Amino acid sequence: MNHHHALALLQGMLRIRRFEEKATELYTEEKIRGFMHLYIGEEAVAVGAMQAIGPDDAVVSTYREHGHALARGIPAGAIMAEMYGKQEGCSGGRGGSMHLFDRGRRFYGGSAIVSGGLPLAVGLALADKMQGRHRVTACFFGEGAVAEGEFHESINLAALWRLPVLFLCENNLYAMGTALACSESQTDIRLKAAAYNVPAESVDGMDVEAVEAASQRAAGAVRNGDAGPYFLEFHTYRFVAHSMFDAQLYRDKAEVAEWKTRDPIATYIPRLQEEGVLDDATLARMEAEIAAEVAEAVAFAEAGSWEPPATLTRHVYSAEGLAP
Ligand SMILES: Cc1ncc(C[n+]2csc(CCOP(=O)(O)OP(=O)(O)O)c2C)c(N)n1
Repeated sequence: MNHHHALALLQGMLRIRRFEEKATELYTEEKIRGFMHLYIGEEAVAVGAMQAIGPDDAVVSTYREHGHALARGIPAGAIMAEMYGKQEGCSGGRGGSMHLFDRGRRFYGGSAIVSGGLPLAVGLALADKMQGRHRVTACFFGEGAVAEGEFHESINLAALWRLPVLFLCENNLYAMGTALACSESQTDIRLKAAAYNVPAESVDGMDVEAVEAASQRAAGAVRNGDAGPYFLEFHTYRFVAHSMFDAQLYRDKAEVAEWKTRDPIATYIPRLQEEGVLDDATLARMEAEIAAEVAEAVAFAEAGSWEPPATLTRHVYSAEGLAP
């Protein structure tokens, strides 16, 4: 692993962590309203996987997408402004935390519907295939999504038509308050993909380098012509509640503490220090840069404007809206 690249991976994860820690404060202050789902604990997946995704590729995400959006390169200010509901947000302030969108960066949401992004990803990949473009569509989803019909229909079609979809399952063990073993008779999720003849691997989702290596391999296979989709299951864990409204009565504090010993950031820092890649001054500089970026994002959101009522029907019923 090249030193410069290893530091970039750490920086990518720290950005997501610090951004969301700030978002938590802002939510408590009611600057951010509505639903908000944090990614804290899962940062290695977004950062590692995104290394394999180029600017022409597409990304489809879920409502837990701040990390994917940041790793994809959507400016932190545009994300924060969206979470505030301001017009300067990446979805014009209409979407909020759960519906980040950026057509230019081929980031197709941010979707509230569990498994709702999978058919979309298959459609994007079908368009690429029909137009002869060697692109990958990376589709992130939780393990809860594999219980949905949409998962089965999507992966079946992608396999049957050999479409370039990279299915990226973030298995954090819980779908809201439901543990995987309480809802699935088969808890080895890889086997569900394998049942559709899709190559499938399980990966340590707390190790950013392992995530990147598997993603590069899988994306390479998908991108190469007619190979069809690939499925990666990342074993990961969210350290925080499902959303801002969750007393977390369904899991033991000891289990959370145990997973925290595998924190993708807290374990990567000493690893890089031992390898001589990271010193205290570099880490301090990195933290300062990120703090400045987050502060700037908040200032951008604060200075943003509310959409005027006159344009509220725009994009709802017609391009012009219903106003005369
Ligand atoms: C079709 C549908 N059913 C139910 C819900 C309610 N719901 C919201 S999040 C969630 C759990 C999803 O868990 P998972 O896919 O594992 O993702 P995670 O939240 O763990 O990232 C459920 C059931 C929904 N949004 N959409």
